[in-house]
Amino acid sequence: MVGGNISSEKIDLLVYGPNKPIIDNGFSDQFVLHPFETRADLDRLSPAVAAKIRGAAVTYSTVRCDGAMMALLPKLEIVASFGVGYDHVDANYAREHNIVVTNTPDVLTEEVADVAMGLLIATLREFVKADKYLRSGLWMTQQFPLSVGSLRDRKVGIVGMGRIGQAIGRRLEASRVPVVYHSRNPAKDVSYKHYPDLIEMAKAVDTLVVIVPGGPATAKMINADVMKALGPRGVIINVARGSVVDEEAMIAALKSGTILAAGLDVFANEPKVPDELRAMQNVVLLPHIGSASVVTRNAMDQLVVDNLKAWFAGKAPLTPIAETPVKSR
Ligand code: NAP
Ligand code: 8YV
Repeated sequence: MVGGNISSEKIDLLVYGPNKPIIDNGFSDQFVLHPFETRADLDRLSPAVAAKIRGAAVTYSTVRCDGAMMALLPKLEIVASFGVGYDHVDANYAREHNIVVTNTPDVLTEEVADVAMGLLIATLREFVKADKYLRSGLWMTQQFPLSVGSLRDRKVGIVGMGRIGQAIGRRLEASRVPVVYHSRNPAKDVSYKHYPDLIEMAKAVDTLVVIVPGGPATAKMINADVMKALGPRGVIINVARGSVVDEEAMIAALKSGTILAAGLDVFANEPKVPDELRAMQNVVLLPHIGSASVVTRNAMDQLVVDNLKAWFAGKAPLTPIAETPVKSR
């Protein structure tokens, strides 16, 4: 794949998704930005403008960058997507149409690992219930009950041992918790035991921390069989994508005691969360905040800008996805 021509002409960029000051203000006068927040807005894009657009910033995963969207832009060369996960971008369509896609890896790794670790401890030690207990005044009359769960007697299986999986592993190791992992291939330079078979790993541990990409290859991989193998002490922490866990099966497993508890940052149909989950006491639920601090989100926005700037300066983009690799330019 080769990149944008260096030119003194104006470069038209689509900015698709919610407004972001770092993206809106991040380009020189050489660029002309065309902001469209939603798909309904995009339907009002005039053919004359569409014909000029060479790059797109996709500013949040709530807008889908599918084939139909990219087909609106005949001169599209690059899509710079916000977020490390890009299951909302049709990477195959992009590759087939010579469009390079970039994402925002690394700058969010430690932040998301912090959230995974926090969510695991909050789930096991029931922080949310304890907070509600104190606020209700009950502590004045009785002690908060001992938590059934603890990090002290656990063995964790990390599902996905990439950048974030390894950062979670480091935190668990520092907390003296034994770690093993599942991924399709053994991870380079990782010494934890690798399980090519997810069910075998679930049988060997009592806690799963899920941090694989979304999309068809991982859809509902954490299914009823995995939950059964995990067993009645089982805890699932999902910071990956809601699609990775069979949500209905998990609700049934939490209800029946097939597993003990879950901590979830992501859901199958965000921002809708099933009422049954919201009513449960043995779950901690977060509104997809893995990377959601000002400092980390700013770094992600900046990387979107820097990828587009590099491309239109005739350089290789900083972080192309595996499906649309760019040889040095
Ligand atoms: P990464 O470095 O690409 O790591 C992905 C890991 O998943 C690799 O170990 C990979 O190993 C494994 N994997 C991929 N497909 C698999 C499959 N079908 N079965 C089993 N394992 C598979 O990605 P990352 O930077 O760690 O990010 C991981 C994901 O976390 C993102 O794609 C995103 O969906 C999610 N995320 C969520 C939040 C949040 O706010 N909650 C924030 C950031 C990221 P193999 O290829 O060897 O299988
Ligand atoms: C994003 C995420 O904030 O990077 C990812 O994959 O899940 C989050 O960091 C989210 O996708 C919104 O675009």
